[in-house]
Amino acid sequence: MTSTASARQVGVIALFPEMFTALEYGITGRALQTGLIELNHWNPRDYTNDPHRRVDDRPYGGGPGMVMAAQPLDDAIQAARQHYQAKSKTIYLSPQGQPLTQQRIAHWAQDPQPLIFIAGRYEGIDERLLTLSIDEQWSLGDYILSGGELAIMVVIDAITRLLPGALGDADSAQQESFSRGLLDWPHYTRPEIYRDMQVPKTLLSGDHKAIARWRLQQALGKTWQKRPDLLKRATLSSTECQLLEEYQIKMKTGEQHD
Ligand code: 9WO
Repeated sequence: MTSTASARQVGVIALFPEMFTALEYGITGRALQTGLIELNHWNPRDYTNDPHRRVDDRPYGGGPGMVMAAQPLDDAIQAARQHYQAKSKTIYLSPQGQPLTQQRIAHWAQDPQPLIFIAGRYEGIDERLLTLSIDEQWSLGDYILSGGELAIMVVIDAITRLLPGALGDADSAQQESFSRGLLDWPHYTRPEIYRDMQVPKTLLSGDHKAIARWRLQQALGKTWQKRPDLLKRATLSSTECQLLEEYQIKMKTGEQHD
């Protein structure tokens, strides 16, 4: 890859940067190696002013747990911002953030500005740091993790695979379905019969138009069955409405496949 000049710059501020080796595999691993993305780390532990290198402290008001102190985190953020010079976005991953969607991931995959992600630990970060130094809060969903690192890796993974050149061409086309707000269609590979179960005969027909139609119909049908909320937000063409109706009729009459 010759695109080192346009590498997507990602900064990470985390107490456990070693966790990010998980990105060194598969698609993200290749993107790192070819310079499609460039990861840089800043550890708040390296920015503490006290001799014990403490990054946490007891919560005002009492109660269990510790809070990430503002100063080491703030200094790490400022160091990252200075490194990128160009305007960057500083993002905190937390359940209090705006829910992430494929659409928003696609938006950030297209925006070239460096992203700086903050990983919280303990009970969270000092609220004043949120006000002063965080541009956005993003959430993966309504559940609590033990730290923000895994959430950041999820976001980096989702963005990276949308960068031009991250995937083979075959994979790229597949992405369309989900960004449209539909679930994936079912996949099959050899053998043709596995434990008495047949591969849908359309997929064996060699008729590419019929196959594309079957896949779209399955994507519509599965979305209708499993995630009707997604379908409500999608805009369907009249052909797609027809395909879905056909699927619904087939379901009623008990025909499972094709
Ligand atoms: C703990 C908690 C306990 C009771 C009620 C609400 C609560 N929220 C939290 C909490 O947010 N803890 C965080 C743990 C502190 C900072 C890092 N942690 C984190 C990030 N957990 N989960 C995320 C996360 C990030 C993005 N998307 C989903 C979850």
